Amino acid sequence: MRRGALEEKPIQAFMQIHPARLEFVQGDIAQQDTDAIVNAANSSLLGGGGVDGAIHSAAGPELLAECRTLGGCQTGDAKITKGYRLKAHYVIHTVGPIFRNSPREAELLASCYQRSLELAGVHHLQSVAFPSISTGAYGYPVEQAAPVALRAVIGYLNMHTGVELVRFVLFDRQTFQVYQRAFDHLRPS
Ligand code: AR6
Repeated sequence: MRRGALEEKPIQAFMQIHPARLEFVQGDIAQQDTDAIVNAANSSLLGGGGVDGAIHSAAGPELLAECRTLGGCQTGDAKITKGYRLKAHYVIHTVGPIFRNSPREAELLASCYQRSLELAGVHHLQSVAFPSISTGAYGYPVEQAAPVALRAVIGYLNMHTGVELVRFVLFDRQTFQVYQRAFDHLRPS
């Protein structure tokens, strides 16, 4: 794997799900060399901070120009663009729920992962990197979001072929550890 501008920890955990592989790494989503990276966007798709800011800044202004043509995106849905100056050839933009502790939020968060993987499948992409959607500005507690994210991805990979690698790219040590604990909890012994 190529190295990004930020120092990236080696892959510290993985799980084989039939032909597919699920990886966890602490690093910067914008530097990933997977076929697609997933953006934790807002419904305007016109940029923001966090993951969104890092991806737009690394991709260059052409990304925003293409996003302007998409007509936004609903919470729980996803849209795809080219990756422009990124290592990844595509960006899948998804809109996570803003956390208000309502029952529908887990369903919407799971839908972000499912719809992103469905788009990857339709475009015959083999590898996809995800950030921890909704757990920054949108306030979803990472301890609650991680098992929802993992179940959605594992559920998809169990039912579909095509996507062969899903990588969770967690920005900080604490988020990484929460995902690792959730992963250990779900992993069959
Ligand atoms: N690489 C990987 N993870 C990152 C990076 C990065 N470069 N930067 C932040 N994180 P957030 P959200 C982590 O706020 O909660 C934007 O303004 C971060 O620490 O990016 O879905 C959009 O335009 C956290 O764990 O996404 C929306 O308005 C996680 O990624 C809104 O924020 C998600 O944080 C979306 O909020």
